[in-house]
Amino acid sequence: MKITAARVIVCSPGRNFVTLKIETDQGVTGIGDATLNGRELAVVSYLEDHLIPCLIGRDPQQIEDIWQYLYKGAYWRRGPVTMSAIAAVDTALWDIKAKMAGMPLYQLLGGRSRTGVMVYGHANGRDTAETVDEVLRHKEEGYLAIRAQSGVPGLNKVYGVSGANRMYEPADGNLPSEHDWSTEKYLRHTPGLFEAVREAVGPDIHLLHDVHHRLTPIEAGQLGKALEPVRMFWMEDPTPAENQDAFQWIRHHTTTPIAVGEIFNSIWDCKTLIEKQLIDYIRTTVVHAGGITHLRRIADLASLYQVRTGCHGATDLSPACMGAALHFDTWVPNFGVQEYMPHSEEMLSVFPHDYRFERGMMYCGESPGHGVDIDEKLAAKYPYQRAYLPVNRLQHDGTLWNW
Ligand code: GCO
Ligand code: MG
Repeated sequence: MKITAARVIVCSPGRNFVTLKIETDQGVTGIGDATLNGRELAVVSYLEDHLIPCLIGRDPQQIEDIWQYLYKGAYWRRGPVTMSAIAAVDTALWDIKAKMAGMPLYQLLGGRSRTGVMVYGHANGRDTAETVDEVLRHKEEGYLAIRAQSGVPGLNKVYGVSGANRMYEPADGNLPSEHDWSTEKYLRHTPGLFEAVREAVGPDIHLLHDVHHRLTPIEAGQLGKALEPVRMFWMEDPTPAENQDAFQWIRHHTTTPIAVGEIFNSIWDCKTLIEKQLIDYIRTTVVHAGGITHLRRIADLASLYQVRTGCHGATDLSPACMGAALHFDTWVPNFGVQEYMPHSEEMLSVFPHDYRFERGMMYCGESPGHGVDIDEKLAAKYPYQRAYLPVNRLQHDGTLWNW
């Protein structure tokens, strides 16, 4: 069996998505997501100029060898661009292998470990009252786990708070838009927000919150401690994770569980946090961490330390990533939760798929492969539009902060 062609499809049905499609001499094709929000075209070039020429003529069944060839063969290892491009190849190859076997992808991985995949939804409000309403609306819709983000009094634009149409889309500018930040104001507001949310929603719903890399370790320790009475499912990205030993300071001060890893791209990024048990959930997902082949390795390492998975699932990952992630989640023994922000109807129309949401759970389909395709004709109607993620500056003096 041979790979005969591979094509990168860039489209923007409301936001940019990069998709790799691999074709074979047996007529079977597969797709993989390669979207890296705000830096999409770097991955397109990596695929078109560097990876695709190496794929033509290769046996698509040799997924592991191709992964090693692309990873070790580059000499320059790791990084989000490299690993997203490898992920797209890997996902498309697993899609092809599963289609050849006539099986849904989760069967190839080792079969079903659970009836469905618990997902967390996003409740965002401009203030506490609106956030509480949104949390309750999600509860009505059947969500078992809900992430709450709120505007902070005195700050203009804060991560995670959506615009009027409730669609959350951080890549909102032809150039980076600017948010403002005050740790003091945020820390004053957030414990009270969660007290109100817990009071309204009752004891059974899992509550999550994304700090989005903005605190120092000791400030994160303070927040985690203040949130303990609320019994959070997790506090995400409390501090930037480049200096991983810093997480010890958070652990010394709080038992609030911690989730990290959506911006990681290899097992090496995860190693210290997992081995030292400095986190409880690992957030790497298919597209940014080298595909199914590499994500599986990360999950296996995590399982040795009772760290569970909590795959990133923002709308800037395409439905092709979601489809593959749901198969992974259906299999992976140390599953924790899956993030879910629904794509718009327009986005979904470009990616025919067989996964579904029902009462707080998601279910991958039973069709062979990962169950997601791309409608290339429709995709062609939505050309690429440059879009950047925002930057964040300290309110009092404009110092550039972590967004
Ligand atoms: C999350 C993430 C996202 C990122 C986004 C950046 O927890 O879902 O933090 O919202 O900000 O994926 O492109
Ligand atoms: Mg996050």
